[in-house]
Amino acid sequence: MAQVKEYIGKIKPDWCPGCGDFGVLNSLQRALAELDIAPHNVLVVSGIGCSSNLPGFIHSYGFHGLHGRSLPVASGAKLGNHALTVIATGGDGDGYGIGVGHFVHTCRRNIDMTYIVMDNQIYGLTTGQASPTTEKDVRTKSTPEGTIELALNPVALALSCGATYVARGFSGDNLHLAQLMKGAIEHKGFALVDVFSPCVTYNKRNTYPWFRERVYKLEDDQQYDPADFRLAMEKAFEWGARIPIGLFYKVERPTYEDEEPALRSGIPLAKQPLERADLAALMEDFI
Ligand SMILES: Cc1ncc(C[n+]2csc(CCOP(=O)(O)OP(=O)(O)O)c2C)c(N)n1
Ligand code: SF4
Repeated sequence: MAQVKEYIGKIKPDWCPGCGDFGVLNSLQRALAELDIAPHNVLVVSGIGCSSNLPGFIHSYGFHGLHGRSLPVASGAKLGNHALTVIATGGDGDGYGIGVGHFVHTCRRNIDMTYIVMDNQIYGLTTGQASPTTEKDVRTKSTPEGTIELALNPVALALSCGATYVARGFSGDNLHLAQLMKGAIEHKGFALVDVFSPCVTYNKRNTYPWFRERVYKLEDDQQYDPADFRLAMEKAFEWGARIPIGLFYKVERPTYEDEEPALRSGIPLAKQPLERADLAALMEDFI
C-alpha cells in the first residue's frame, strides 16, 4: 500500500481554517493510497470555486478549468486515455448549478470516472450567495428574505439520470468518506460522491454540529440493500431530523468505454496508431 504522504501536493491549501474541504482532500489522498494507484496514473479535474482548487493541493496530474466544466474536460481526458484514473472535483454551485447539464449527461453516459462534490450549500468563493442546494427559505447574501426556490436533490438527480454508484459522505467523518471514495474509484462506471463539506465562513446554518446531530449511516441498517433502486430513491428524499449518508446505490452496467467502437480493442486512444478514417465508406452509408 502506498503512503498518504505520496499524494500531498507542493502547495498548501489556502482554504479557511476548519473548511470541510480539508477533510475531503485528506479522504481522497487516503483512498488513493489504500488503492495503491500511483500519482502519475491519476488525473484530478475541477471547475471554479474554493473546492475546485483541490487539484492544486494533491500530488497527481491536475486540470483547473472553467466554472461548471469539470465533467466535459474529465470525460474527454478519460476517453483519450481510459487507462487513467480520472476524478472530477468541485462544489455544488459548480456541479449542480452552472454545470448541471454536464452532470445529467455524464450520469447517463456511465463513463468510468468519479465525481466528488464538496456540497456546502452555498457559493463560498464568491462570498456567500445561495447555491442550488441551499434549502428553501434560507437567508443568504443573494436571498436576504430567504430562498424562494426548492433545493436540488443531487442524490435523486444522479439516480434518475443513470449514475451507477451514488454515495454521500460527510467531511466530519474522514474514514467513512475515504471508504466511499475507494468504492467509487474502484467501481466500473460513473460514480457520484456528494459530500457535506461545511463552509465555516459563509454558511452558518449547515455546520459540523448541525450535520453531526442528523447524519446516520445507511450501512448501519443491515436490511438496507444498495442494489434496490426504489429504496435508494426513497432514502434520497429523507431530509430533516435524520439525514442518511453512505452508499445509496450501486449497480453494474456497461460503461461508455465498453460500448464505444473506437475503444473496443481495449487500447487507449492515446496509444493507438493514427489511421485515416474511410470517409468514402461513411459517406456511402449515410449520405
Ligand atoms: C461563468 C462564470 N460564472 C460565474 C463565476 C463566478 N463564480 C466563481 S466560483 C462561483 C461559485 C462557487 O460555488 P461552489 O461551486 O459551490 O464552490 P465553493 O466556492 O462553495 O467551494 C461562482 C458563481 C465564474 N467564475 N464563471
Ligand atoms: S469560504 Fe467557505 S468554502 Fe471557501 S475556503 Fe472558506 S470555509 Fe471553505
